Amino acid sequence: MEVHPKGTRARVLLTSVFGPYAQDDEFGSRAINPMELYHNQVTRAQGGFSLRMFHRSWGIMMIQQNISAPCTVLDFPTREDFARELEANSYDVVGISSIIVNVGKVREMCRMVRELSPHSAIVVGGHVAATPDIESMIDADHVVRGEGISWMRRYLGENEDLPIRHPEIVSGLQTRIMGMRLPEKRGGTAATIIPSVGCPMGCNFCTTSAFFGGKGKFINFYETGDQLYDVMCQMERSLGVQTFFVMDENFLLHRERAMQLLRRMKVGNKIWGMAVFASANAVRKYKMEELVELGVSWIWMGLESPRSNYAKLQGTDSRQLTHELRQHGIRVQGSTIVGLEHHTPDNIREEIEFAVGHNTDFHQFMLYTPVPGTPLYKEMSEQGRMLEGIDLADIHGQDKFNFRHAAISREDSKRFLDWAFQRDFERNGPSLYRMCQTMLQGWRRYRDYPDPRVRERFERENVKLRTAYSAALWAMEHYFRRVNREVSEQIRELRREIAREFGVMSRVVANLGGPLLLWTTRREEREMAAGKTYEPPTIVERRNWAAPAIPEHADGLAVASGTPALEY
Ligand code: B12
Ligand code: SF4
Repeated sequence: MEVHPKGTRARVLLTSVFGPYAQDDEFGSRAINPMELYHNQVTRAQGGFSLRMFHRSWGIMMIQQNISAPCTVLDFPTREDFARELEANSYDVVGISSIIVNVGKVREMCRMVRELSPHSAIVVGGHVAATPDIESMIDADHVVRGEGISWMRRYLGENEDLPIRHPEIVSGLQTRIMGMRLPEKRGGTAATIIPSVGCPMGCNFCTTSAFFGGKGKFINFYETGDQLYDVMCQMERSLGVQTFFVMDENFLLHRERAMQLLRRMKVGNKIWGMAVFASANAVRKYKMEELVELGVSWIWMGLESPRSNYAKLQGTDSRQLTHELRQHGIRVQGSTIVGLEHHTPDNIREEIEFAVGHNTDFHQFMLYTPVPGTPLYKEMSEQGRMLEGIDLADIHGQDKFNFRHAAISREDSKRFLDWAFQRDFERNGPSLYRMCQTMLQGWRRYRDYPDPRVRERFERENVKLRTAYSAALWAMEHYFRRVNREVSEQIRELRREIAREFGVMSRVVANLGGPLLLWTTRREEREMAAGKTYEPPTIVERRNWAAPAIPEHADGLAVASGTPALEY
């Protein structure tokens, strides 16, 4: 493979694609596809109760941390920020990270690099690399498929087998709910840990699995529980966190690693909480108490229809499993595909009702979408069922089908998808309320548990239940009185239970804070109806950066060397 002539002396810029994102434009931004996880794909029908937050571009943060060349990460730039960065520093390599929907932005960014920094080599990586014939769509020197750390190390002439250093990642930024921005204090937000990429289950539609090798394959950054434990201790020290968002497509599948981690946590008396992704068959490998002792407080789990035959669900009653997890204080985020092969206009409502009937804390719905690189895409292409002329910017699972479904039209696919979100909200209420239910159940079950680590974790979580969440429940109860009496009464009942458990404090906070939250929620809804959207901040991080090269930007913000993140 070609090695850059300057090796580790090459100056490297790693950037995500430019915003703004939550608007329709000619580069492929779509109002329906904001740079937000929850509001885009999970709580988007929940109005002012929708959870709003941003997540950094972890792939380029991982690469930056693992090369010794001077390197800048530019996250969520505008086109102007990107141009300014190119002009202010003489980059030898410009790496652009993207997914397929944003290919139009990659094309524009390559054009800008050629114009503003013609000597730079352009490297494009991330899932966009799976786009068919991408080399003819963008003007890049290298398109990198799959894992990027080892590629970049090879390209810069470094040893690709060195251990992986984990960057310090605060999992979410600028979190908002009910019209209030949550305070961002040190240690208050979970740290993201990325133990691996890919997933060996190889579901036919899954792009993450396909991109890192497909069925039976994945790439581990940290093989053992001991290694993970060390990384988590490091993040605990540097970020002051007690909770972790574990970004591994199927964390619980690797039982040996998880159990080794648990052993170390017990010895080290770690009272950590963990949000994980796991398939139902993997969850089933554990006793509930094992999950709780491991600190698992949130699981993202695929809940496809029982008629879909995915191996991950075989032998599992997913409704029973969800119910059980919630009873043990583990919040469940379900993920359901709408428009599977066997869905028809006659059975799809019943299938959505089944999914909604899981009564998860959060529920993501996505259209069955053949995405380039996946087995499903290959199959549909071979059958001549891919629709022609659909802009890649519209293939993201939240709009309309991009293939010819046997029974459901493209227009109806959107209607059914939207209905799924609405139905979940209508039947189960706001996710924040459901989370409170789960937390209360967990606390009741584990408040006298023999392991003090577990007792303390539930106690820690419950501070919110008897303060801010009590006020939020008051506001939700009053909000729903007018629009959904049944949900309002359920919320009232929960609020009363919490008041019975926690006494005067929760009542006082609810009565004082509740009306304020009701007002901020309604204000948020008015602003959303008037077209207000949220965009992530532009962030610059430099590493191995020579001091004289620190630029002063036009808006007067100096950018420091080292690792701290700064907003433009
Ligand atoms: C966090 C995340 C987000 C964040 C975005 C964060 C951001 N700053 O961009 C949020 C929640 C906002 C988001 C939104 C969406 N996402 Co998203 N997201 C993820 C998720 C869960 C984690 C990504 C991650 O950090 N992984 C860990 C890192 C280490 O892996 P990585 O990013 O792949 O990076 C590695 C390589 O790809 C490569 N690499 C990456 N960049 C570069 C750059 C260079 C130069 C090189 C050499 C290599 C390289 O090296 C890295 C290390 O090996 C993935 C699923 C997953 N498990 O990966 C989906 C995923 C990336 N998202 C996806 C999709 C479809 C979307 C949405 C369209 C979904 C939707 N309809 O709502 C929106 C798009 C929003 C938008 N306007 O762009 C798909 C992409 C599919 C595809 N083929 O393009 C994925 C794979 C999920 C899936 N299975 O469908 N997402
Ligand atoms: S279990 Fe989940 S992450 Fe793994 S292949 Fe299937 S859909 Fe993808």
